[in-house]
Amino acid sequence: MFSKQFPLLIFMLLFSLCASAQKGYDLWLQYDPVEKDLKDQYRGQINTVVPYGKGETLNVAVLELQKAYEGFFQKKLEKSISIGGQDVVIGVKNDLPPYVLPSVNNELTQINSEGFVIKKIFIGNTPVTVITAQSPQGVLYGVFRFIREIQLRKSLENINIVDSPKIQKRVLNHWDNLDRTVERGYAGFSIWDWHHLPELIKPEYVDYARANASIGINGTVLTNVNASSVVLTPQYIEKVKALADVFRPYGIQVYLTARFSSPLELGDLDTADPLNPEVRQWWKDKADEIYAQIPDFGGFLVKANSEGQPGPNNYGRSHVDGANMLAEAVAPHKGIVMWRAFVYSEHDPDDRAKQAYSEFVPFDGQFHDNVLVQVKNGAIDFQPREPFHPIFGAMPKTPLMMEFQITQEYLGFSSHLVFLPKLFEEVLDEDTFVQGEGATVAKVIDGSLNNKKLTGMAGVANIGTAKNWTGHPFGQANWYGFGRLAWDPYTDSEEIAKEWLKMTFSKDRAFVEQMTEVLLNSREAVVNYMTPLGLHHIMDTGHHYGPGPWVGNLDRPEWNPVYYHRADSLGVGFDRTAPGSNALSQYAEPIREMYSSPETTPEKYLLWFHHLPWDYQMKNGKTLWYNMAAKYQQGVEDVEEMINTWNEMQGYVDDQRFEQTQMLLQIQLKEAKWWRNAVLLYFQQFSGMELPDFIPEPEHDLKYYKSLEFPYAPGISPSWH
Ligand code: BDP
Repeated sequence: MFSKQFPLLIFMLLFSLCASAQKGYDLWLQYDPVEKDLKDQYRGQINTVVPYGKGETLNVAVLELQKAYEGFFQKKLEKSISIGGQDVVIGVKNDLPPYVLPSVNNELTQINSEGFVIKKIFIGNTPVTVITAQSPQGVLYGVFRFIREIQLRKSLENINIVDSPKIQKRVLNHWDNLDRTVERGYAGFSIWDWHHLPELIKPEYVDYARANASIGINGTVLTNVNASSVVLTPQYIEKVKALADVFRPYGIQVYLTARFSSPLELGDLDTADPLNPEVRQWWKDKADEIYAQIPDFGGFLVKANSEGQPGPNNYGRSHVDGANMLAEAVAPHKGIVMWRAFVYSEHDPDDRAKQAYSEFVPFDGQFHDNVLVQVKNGAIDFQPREPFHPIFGAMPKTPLMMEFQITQEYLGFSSHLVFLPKLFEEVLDEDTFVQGEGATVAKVIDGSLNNKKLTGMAGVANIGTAKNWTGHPFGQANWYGFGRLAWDPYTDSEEIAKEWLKMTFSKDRAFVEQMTEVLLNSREAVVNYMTPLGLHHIMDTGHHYGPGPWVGNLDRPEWNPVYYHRADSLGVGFDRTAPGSNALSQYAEPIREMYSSPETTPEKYLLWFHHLPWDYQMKNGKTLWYNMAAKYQQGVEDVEEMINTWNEMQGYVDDQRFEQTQMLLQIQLKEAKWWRNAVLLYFQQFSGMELPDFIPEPEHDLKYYKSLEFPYAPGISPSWH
């Protein structure tokens, strides 16, 4: 099926070589020439590439190795059909010649179906490097890893790497609409050019697939969770098929969001009731229709009965009824359903932070085997910092998929430098204590805690038509880091930062060391200048740009920032302990016990769980008000420090990205001050206390900050109009 298109793919790959003049387009896949003194050393170990086996994936693996080699050494890497010496032998286990296999057999038993082995072996006296796996996809991952080793200037001499992904479904979620706007997208429009599909296959599609494959991402949900049923029409399925054909050689499966009311909107049915036989048949037929075109279609992602989206509750049915109906439709094709647990209702008077847990936990064990319940990292909504979602650990019989947000909806859009792997790592490392100590969120997600077969991690993409894909040059690090953590949720964020910096900017030690520190501190900086000490959801309405703690007039109470900070003359914060909403009861001991008292609650979560007097004395002996001001000030100073460090980096990076980052950091500083001033002036009305001396005189008064409006702030999609 794909073979007809394959020459086109080769062309696209070559074309993409030329398209990369724009700095940043190549992401972390910059195959720049290796330094002279190392060139011979590396080149001596890569004589030719010897592929064993056939297939599109093996072909792209060879192409990628050749592309990298040519970049590194300005010489063509020849393909050979037999082993000479110092060759790179690539192929799946079953295709390797009998005299190679014994040397890697032991390692092959240690990997899973997507893992790989890279090993220097000797055939007689002849050294060769073998890159092998159980599947072609594994081979491709091995090739990318081999390339990365060179990018990071590691020795190939005795290379012996055995690695497998720890999570199965490593998926980007594009909140892309069919009109090419991107909900919460800050890097331009959608890269899917629906209008010109299926005929026009853009080189970006191939480069997108390459980038994802290089970090192990194996799935992409093409459409917004606030879904349109139009993507399920034959006209669009054909377009989706064209993309799936491009991504397939790179091991990337395509998924779609399924609008629950589609049978009503597209069919002749007058209901979308999941227990109605005609509705069930409609979805089965729809699945068959999609799979006839895209045999490896991944399945559906569903946002149901959430923020106005239709769902099974509209018919008095449950999330289980809805999810299982779709699961049955895709099951014969080995598809899955990712059913989101991001639900809360304006009619439920209970704390929003409790609602998803209350609704989903009773369903534990009732979802079909091919359903993953997709849970955001925290119980509210991708805030700069949230405690881990209490559902993690509380549904031991249900496969739970992590949903992170890579696009920085609440963390400064694409104007702020914020290294998210630090946030992701913090959540993954949290101990849920559900089955005693050490039951981390990572262990829930990778299935090891409860022996789950189906596992997944999703990241809401920050990708758009911006020439560098992500708008902010450092936004790329968050795409990269997401992929690395989806592959292995135990990876150290510092290692990710270093790798990315070296591959993206410079391998110079001074640069890497200083900028690693910047990256690792950047997440705490944004927490400090936006929502320190457990504050949350105090951004402005709709576009979510900038501070809006004063907003209290929205119809839905739980959309108002005042609902979350609850500031009054007595204090500030949301009491989620037993006398309050008791959201704390959804966590296991000893968290419940520890967090029930402000004294033993980590200060980073203080106001998430407690409503405290303004003069509450904190660990450092100072008042809450003083500490809050200090955090906001710290955040601003953190950005100033980032700017100082970046200014010293000029010699290490190209002018284009240096200047762009420099200008963006100025925006970040301006906005950090804006947050500090606006929030402190607002809270001062309640605290009635003086601003500490270290806070500079705010440039404007509160009235001014409240008056600011941004009718054209990016990222709002038509689903919100
Ligand atoms: C919120 C976003 C909204 C999304 C929603 C979701 O503001 O645009 O539709 O999450 O995840 O954070 O469904």
